[in-house]
Amino acid sequence: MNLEGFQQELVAYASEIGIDKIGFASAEPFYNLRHQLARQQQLNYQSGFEEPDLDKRTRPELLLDEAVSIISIAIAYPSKMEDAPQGMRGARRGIFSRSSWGKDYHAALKERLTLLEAFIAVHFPEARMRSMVDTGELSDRAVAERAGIGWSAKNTSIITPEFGSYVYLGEMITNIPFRYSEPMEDQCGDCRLCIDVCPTGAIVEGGQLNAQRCISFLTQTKGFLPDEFRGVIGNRLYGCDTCQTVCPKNKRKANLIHAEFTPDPEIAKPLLEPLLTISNREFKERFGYVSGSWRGKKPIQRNAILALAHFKEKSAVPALIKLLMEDERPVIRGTAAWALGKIGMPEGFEALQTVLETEQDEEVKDEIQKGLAFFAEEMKG
Ligand code: B12
Ligand code: SF4
Ligand code: SF4
Repeated sequence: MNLEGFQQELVAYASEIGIDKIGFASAEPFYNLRHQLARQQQLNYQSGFEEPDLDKRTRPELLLDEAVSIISIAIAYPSKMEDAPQGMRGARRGIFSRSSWGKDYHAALKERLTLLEAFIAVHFPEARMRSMVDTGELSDRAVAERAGIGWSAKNTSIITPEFGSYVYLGEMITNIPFRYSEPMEDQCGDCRLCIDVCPTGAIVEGGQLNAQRCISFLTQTKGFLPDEFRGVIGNRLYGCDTCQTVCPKNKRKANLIHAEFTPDPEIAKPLLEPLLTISNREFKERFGYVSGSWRGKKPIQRNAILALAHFKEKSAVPALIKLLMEDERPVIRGTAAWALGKIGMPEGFEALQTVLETEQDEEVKDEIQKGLAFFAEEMKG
């Protein structure tokens, strides 16, 4: 069979195995991206989760000898949760971003790429292939953009006309000279909704992100959350969807396509208070299969404490006092101290005064002072 015919078969097979969109790009260096990445580094706009070596990021031939083309794949994930439980006073809930509903997408996409590799190998025993999803060196978005999967939008996401921006991306570098797909025209036009609604002003100009200010990044850090952002994270436990939920291109894109990404509402929107005392084992058992657990339980617990402070949830005060007094981790004790101040109950005030005498960690002491300062302000007001 000629290559043209095989490429058509490959596209049909991809659809059979649950790949929602596939495109083909050249493996030429990504010169524009290199420039953009260097600029991001200079400005300190990167998250630190990216591959630091810009050559590896932008020159596919360094990742696979004889690289000629890159196959880009996209799999849609749901934006609607059926029977979503509502949080209420005494039983507040946090939320994971849509990209972390259901099965971890790394595994789901890798499984599909492995099947594609096997399919290609049958027809081209001499084929060379290297697949990656998220944690690889390449920019999954730059590849998808070049392969015509969607356009690179002002919120920095790749938006597809069919599924909006709610798609996971992955790719395979190959030495096969596939026919390249046409890149897609930008369809953001004059719209700038995402820039205007971003709670932290993280989208600096259309298409460029200051990741250090992005809530998605901030929810994934392990230290104290800088004060400036504590009021804006709301009840987000992992990730942020605001610049996608406001996007007109995501209207009516429920994407209820793959059962594996259907969220368990008790995991995607869990009760906050039980998270404060969850054991490592239980955390792994309950949350281990979602991508949002990759940084372990500490950031999620820190965010749960901030979410309880956001709701000024009085019933959480005893649990927060216990953390303040007994937790081994300074970030958790300190964040609990801040939250107790924010919630403002007399028991919280007493606890803060008590631990101030004994706390040894300087950062936690600062947080206790911040907590006490909320009470002082209250009394003045
Ligand atoms: C680091 C990282 C993050 C960081 C930084 C994100 C960022 N925008 O740079 C943080 C933790 C903040 C993050 C958050 C999210 N991420 Co993320 N992340 C990555 C990762 C690992 C690398 C991204 C990267 O290199 N960023 C550096 C920038 C410069 O590169 P880039 O975004 O790839 O570049 C494109 C655009 O930004 C644009 N661009 C870059 N600079 C400039 C400058 C100008 C002037 C212009 C016009 C354009 C432009 O052009 C590039 C090509 O499209 C990729 C996986 C991967 N290996 O690529 C996933 C990835 C980008 N993330 C993804 C997702 C789903 C998310 C979240 C939606 C998760 C969530 N709900 O919280 C948010 C979205 C936040 C946002 N507005 O981007 C998906 C995106 C899918 C899609 N449809 O686009 C990816 C591809 C993972 C995957 N394999 O599916 N992420
Ligand atoms: S993910 Fe949230 S914080 Fe980050 S750019 Fe989008 S709206 Fe802003
Ligand atoms: S909200 Fe508007 S500007 Fe932002 S990504 Fe969507 S269409 Fe583009």
